[in-house]
Amino acid sequence: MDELHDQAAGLLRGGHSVFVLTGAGISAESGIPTFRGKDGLWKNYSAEQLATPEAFQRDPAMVWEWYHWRQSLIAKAEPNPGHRALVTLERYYKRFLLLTQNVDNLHCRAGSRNVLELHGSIFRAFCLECGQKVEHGIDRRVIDALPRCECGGLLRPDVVWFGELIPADIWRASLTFLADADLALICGTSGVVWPAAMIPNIACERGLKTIEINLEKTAISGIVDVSIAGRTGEVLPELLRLMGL
Ligand code: BV8
Ligand code: ZN
Repeated sequence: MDELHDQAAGLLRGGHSVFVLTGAGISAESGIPTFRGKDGLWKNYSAEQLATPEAFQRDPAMVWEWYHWRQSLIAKAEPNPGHRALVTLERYYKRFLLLTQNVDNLHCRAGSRNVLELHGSIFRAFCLECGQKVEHGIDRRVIDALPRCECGGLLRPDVVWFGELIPADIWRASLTFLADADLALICGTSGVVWPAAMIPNIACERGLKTIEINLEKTAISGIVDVSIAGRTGEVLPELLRLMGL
């Protein structure tokens, strides 16, 4: 394992323009359950069943109950050493972009600056009537179990559900950054969800140096330059130590 750490630290030291992609795994050590890991899921539903416009149409109260439950978990959580290591890493490079699939805002709370939230934020909502976007914390206004907009319209979480398009501007900015990057660091993602799952393949095709840190092997473990099996909260700080940061 040390040899892989040394290799990864060597690649990171040599990087100038670094693209980081994170998934639910980087928040696991903050106590936030992942979607597909063995520490399992959200009660007995699967994200693919709940995080869809159809589920919300069918039973908005159940979907809100799930999001409010997740919000309460996240509100009690703190960024972990993995999040904080990425803050240090961001300050080390001239060009750095952190694209996260997570909706928990933990990267921003840790102090990361150049963060793009590909799947939105659980702490924002928007109105189905007037389209207004609102901050939607756990101190939310809830009438008959459903959060309502000033206009009376029903609010929905401002996240990208399965079957919904991801924000075109964020996707475009990510690909533009990737085109000039020289290293991609993939942390805590099973690489199942598209189009985020395309990022590592694009990076490899473009000849970027690529590093994966994940608890389990994934579909990209065989194509990246260095694949480290481990917890991001432990491996990332170790890599910083080897980099002398
Ligand atoms: C779209 C927001 C165009 C909501 C989320 C068939 C094939 C390919 C694609 C599709 C297909 N059928 C449908 C699709 C498209 C679909 C998709 O990808 N489906 C998957 C399930 C096959 N994608 C979409 O619909 C996307 N839109 O494609 O638009 C379109 C339009 C119409 C019709 C078709 C296409 C929109 C996807 C966005 C969905 N929204 N979240 C919310 O959060 O409530 S996705 C959800 O999954 C989260 O954002 C999460 O982050 C994300 C990805 O999962 P991961 O982050 O990777 O998390 P996971 O639990 O899977 O893995 C965690 C990993 O960490 C594990 O490997 C574990 O081992 C590791 N780990 C655990 N602990 C640690 C650790 N690693 C390190 N350290 C640790 N401590
Ligand atoms: Zn409204």
